[in-house]
Amino acid sequence: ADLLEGLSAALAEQQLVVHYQPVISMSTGEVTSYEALLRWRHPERGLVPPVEFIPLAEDTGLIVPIGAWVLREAARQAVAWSAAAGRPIGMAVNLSPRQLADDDVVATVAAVLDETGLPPVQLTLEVTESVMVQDVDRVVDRLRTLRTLGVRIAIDDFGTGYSSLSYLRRLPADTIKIDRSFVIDLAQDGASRTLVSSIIELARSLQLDVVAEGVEDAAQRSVLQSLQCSHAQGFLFARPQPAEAQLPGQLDTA
Ligand code: G
Ligand code: G
Ligand code: MN
Ligand code: NA
Repeated sequence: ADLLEGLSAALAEQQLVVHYQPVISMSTGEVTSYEALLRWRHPERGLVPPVEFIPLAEDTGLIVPIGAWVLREAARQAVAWSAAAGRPIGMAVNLSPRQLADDDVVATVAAVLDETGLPPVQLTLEVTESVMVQDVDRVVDRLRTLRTLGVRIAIDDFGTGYSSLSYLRRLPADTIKIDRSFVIDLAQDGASRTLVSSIIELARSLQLDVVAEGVEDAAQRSVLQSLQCSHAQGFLFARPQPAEAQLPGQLDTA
């Protein structure tokens, strides 16, 4: 209850911050985009992890105004970084089931694109398979409508849902993000390697982009490279950090 009270004031009190983690092209080593990850600097508790407050924000509906704020911040940042880098830098923003169900979500995304001037193709909305626990037809319809704005859709945490393959057939998507639980023992475990290889193949045959998440060491990176995974994200390249800590497009991944 205490945390909840704090959360409803957090946005106005400017305690929320967006951190950014780069996504790397495996072929060039360049930063192609960033994922926006919300953080809460609680005045007494310090940094509260998203796993503690996002479910709360989700249950109370506070995620809707908070999410709109994240979207605006992240879009603005992508515009600034693209200008600084002299090339388009993408931005991925997580959308929770509650945000996707909100009837204003399409208008919110459209308004943010309009206000910030971010080219829609540079914005990716990440949804997990858990959005499918809602009315599937409505979710599919909503994602299609969002896509008509020109934004992209990524399926986050891919492979952890109960029925990833059947959802994949129905969800309008542009990108698959391979959950980090499959990446962890990639270099040691043949079964993980086979799974990741299959997901990459699947993405290729469906003409989807693929991002491996949670890449923490060079051995994982080299396996992913040998499997021709196009993009990767993880502590090996960079941790999520505030915007000021980033050097756009200049991450040394060699
Ligand atoms: O950054 P971290 O690994 O602690 O994030 C934990 C979870 O919180 C992830 O599942 C991530 O998708 C979610 N998350 C982080 N930022 C946002 C956000 O801005 N909106 C929503 N809906 N979820 C977020
Ligand atoms: O669920 P989602 O993919 O949106 O969550 C991303 C989360 O993964 C963030 O909280 C981020 O801090 C975390 N993360 C990103 N890279 C790594 C990594 O290399 N290792 C681990 N353990 N977590 C990571
Ligand atoms: Mn994500
Ligand atoms: Na994920």
